[in-house]
Amino acid sequence: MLIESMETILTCPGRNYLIVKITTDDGIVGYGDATLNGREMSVKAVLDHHLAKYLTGMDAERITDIWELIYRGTYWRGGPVFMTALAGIDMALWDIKGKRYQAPVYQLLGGRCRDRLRAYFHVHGHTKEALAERIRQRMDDGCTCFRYSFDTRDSREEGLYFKQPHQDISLGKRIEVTEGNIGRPEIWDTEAYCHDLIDVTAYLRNTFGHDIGLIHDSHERFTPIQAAAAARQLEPYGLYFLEDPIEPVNVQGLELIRGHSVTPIAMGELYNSMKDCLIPIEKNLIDYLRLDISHYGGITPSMKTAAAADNHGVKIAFHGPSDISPLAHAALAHVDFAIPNFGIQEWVDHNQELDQVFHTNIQYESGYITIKDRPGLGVEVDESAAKEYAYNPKFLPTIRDREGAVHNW
Ligand code: GCO
Ligand code: MG
Repeated sequence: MLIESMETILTCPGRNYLIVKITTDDGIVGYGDATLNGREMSVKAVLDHHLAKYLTGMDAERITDIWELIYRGTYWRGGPVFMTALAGIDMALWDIKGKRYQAPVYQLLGGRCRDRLRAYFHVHGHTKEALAERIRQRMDDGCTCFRYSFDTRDSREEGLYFKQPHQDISLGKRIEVTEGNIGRPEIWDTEAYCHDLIDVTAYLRNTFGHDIGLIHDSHERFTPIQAAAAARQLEPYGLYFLEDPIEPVNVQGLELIRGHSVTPIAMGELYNSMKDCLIPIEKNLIDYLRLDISHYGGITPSMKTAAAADNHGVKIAFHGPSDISPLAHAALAHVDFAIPNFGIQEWVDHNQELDQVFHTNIQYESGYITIKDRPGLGVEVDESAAKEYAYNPKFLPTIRDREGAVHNW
């Protein structure tokens, strides 16, 4: 079964998604996700101009061999753009294999380890009361774990400090500060944020008791000692995990946090290679590994890394935001079902446009994700619907501190 062609499809049913489509000489078509939020065209260029030629004529059954060839055989390895391109190819090849053998991908990965996956959703509130209300609404549909974020009033100053467009700092002539435009910055104040984080978390725990799991994502905004202090102060409220407290690939920073607190720590959505996460896993510096299957090279390396994590009691909690497509959500769900050390799955609601383009077999119901058996990844792509939604370039936001200096977003 030889690869006849590899194409890319860029579509925007609500958000931008880049799809990899591989066709074999016996007419099997496989799809994969190669979306990198805000960098879609860079990944598309790698796929269209560099990798498509490699793939043509190769045996589509040799997934690991193709993965190795592209990863180490083409010399320039790694990084989010390249690993996202590779992930798209890897997922499409698993999709083809499943269709070839008429089996869902999780069967080819060893079969089910569980019947369903516990899911968590994002909840956001302008105030802690509004946040609690959002949680209550979602609890009504059965959700038991929440990633909470907030805009709260800084008690020491007037006005909202968090996620407020920065208006008082000159940014130079090249950047226009308009909604959705490149570099639109928001004010950031770590001290105020930390103060509110403890306050909001205490409020949520007191309001809901221990009936729900609470997750907070710090988006690498702390220094190690700030993260250690926050993790220690959060201990009484029993977080499910504190996500991305510091920048990735800072082992000493993680050691510092660990030395001061037993709040569970999750990292991983910015990792692109096993080399980024092996030391934190082996030293037990993280409790949950949040790989992004689309930015980590796909199903093949995720399975290997999950096995390494299992060896050290680290659970998998794949990154599952709305900026990766339902193809990626399906791919990570197949892995989640097939590994023994699944932890929890980040999940997002689908809008109607998304459902028109991607007919998925993965459902959310009452706090859990289930999968309907279909060959391959099980997501049908409606290519004519995809064409209806033209690419709409967007940039990620940025943040600056009160003096105007760039801060980790
Ligand atoms: C998460 C992530 C997202 C990222 C986004 C960037 O845990 O879901 O941090 O919210 O910000 O995926 O593109
Ligand atoms: Mg995150």
